[in-house]
Amino acid sequence: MAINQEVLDEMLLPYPDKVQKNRTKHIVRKNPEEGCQQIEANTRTVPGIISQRGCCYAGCKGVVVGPIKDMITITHGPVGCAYYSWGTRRNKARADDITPPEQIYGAMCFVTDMQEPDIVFGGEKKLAKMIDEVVEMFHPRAVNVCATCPIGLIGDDLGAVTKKATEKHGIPVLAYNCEGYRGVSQSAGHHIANNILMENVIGSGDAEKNPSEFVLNLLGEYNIGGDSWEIERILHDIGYRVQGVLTGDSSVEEMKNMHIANLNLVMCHRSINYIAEMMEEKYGIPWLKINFIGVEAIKKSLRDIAQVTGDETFIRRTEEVIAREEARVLPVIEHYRKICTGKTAFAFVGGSRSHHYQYLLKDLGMEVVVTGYEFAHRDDYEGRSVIPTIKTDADSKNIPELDIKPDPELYKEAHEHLNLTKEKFDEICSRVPLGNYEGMYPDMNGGTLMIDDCNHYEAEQLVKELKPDLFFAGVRDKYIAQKMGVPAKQLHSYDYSGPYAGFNGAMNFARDVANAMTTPAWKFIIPPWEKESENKGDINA
Ligand code: CFM
Repeated sequence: MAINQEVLDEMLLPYPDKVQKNRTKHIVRKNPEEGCQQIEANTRTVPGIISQRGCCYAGCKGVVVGPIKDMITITHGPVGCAYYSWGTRRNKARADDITPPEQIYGAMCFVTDMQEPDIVFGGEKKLAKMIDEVVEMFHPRAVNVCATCPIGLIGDDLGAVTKKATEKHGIPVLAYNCEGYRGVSQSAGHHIANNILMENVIGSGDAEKNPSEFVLNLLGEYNIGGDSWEIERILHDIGYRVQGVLTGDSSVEEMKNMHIANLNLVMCHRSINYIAEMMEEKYGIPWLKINFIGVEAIKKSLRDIAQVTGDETFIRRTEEVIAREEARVLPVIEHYRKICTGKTAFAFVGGSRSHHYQYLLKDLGMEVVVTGYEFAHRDDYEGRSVIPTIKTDADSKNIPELDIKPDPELYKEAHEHLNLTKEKFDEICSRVPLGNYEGMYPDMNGGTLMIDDCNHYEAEQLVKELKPDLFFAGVRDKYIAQKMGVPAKQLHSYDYSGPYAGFNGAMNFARDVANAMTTPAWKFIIPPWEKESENKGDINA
């Protein structure tokens, strides 16, 4: 669906001249004849505009270090910053052989609760006391201290406090100067967190490479709704060992030895590319951008990984796992695909997911007509396509044979239920791969819109004008669309669902999307502004 220039002009018209000039640079209407059109990204939001962005503290504490399950993360600041970054992202963790249940702290919230006297006289003593208390009570393997805006303004010396605490307690106590106002979005917080983890945690273990295994790290995957568990399931079935995930369901113990990997997989490039690059430089570990959202993207990613190993066994096992999984999930997805085909969507997420979900929605026959990132940089929009070639000494012959061949009997019922003939199934399986999945812009259709740091007003105008069948965004925007009768789904936390990654995830997503669009609830919604006359004079209406 191509979008008329008039719709855009009308949206920009009410802005003051200066703002109009600014916002125009952040909006691209794709014209395939122009080559790669440039978008302005990673610059300051116009003050006063209701942005979808978060802050530096959100990127550091909420995104990168918060999910590390066996570290206690203390928010040094007012209670509100800690409260609003507590639990809402749905990054899951569970106990395992390495981490016992009493050393998982994700359900708890730790904050120094800075009050007025602390702001006046400084909060260093309070922080030092709190570190002593948490170490005494919970015995964590390591502690993070994340600063919020007031800490930078009053000048507490986080580094000095944590250095003393490290010596006193004999465990790493790490300081992150991720005050909310640093940089222009949460992107700065990712960078700060990446640097500290790389300096203090990654590579500090003493594990040695086992030449008989091929070891992967999964970077930029945060286990939202169980995503990384589903990705790891697939990788294990092929025969890879996953050493560490940054940082979904991760532990310090695993992270310390991530330097022994053969290859780093990068799921979210935006939040973790710094570590991927530093590990390449320091340990010579190449990295590969992958995407486990949507069947076609997963297939391409698995084949790329197998190609990098250069090993026949992995290449064969990859095809076997793909065949087994497709036989199971494609009939179900096909069922929902019938409902989704031809529908349109908007997708606004932070710095990589809008693009990942472009794939899954394409798999479902839907078109993303307006999309964008909150805080991505230009390379996320434009894409980068590099496949490293390494020859390793991995001896994959040691991988035990699993029964991973598709079992026709097991899936017969599902196929029959959907009336799927063998020919039809083969046709679904052989759909042309979508090709390069490296950037948002290359995957857009001509005439569709790409908007950087889209704000509340612009989202509302575009929903009004273009009436998409589905609106994907975060919690701040989802209710604008729903009040207009357009179903909306959070692509950050997946509302209450997930996983959406991997083969099972693609099936879950198709079900949720089809359900959202077919529920009759949207027809019954009368937005509050249309009810206004009824409510006049009655404050409790
Ligand atoms: Fe990476 Fe993310 Fe994203 Fe991100 Fe985020 Fe997130 Fe996101 Mo919300 S790390 S850039 S800072 S994929 S929390 S898991 S969904 S905005 S698109």
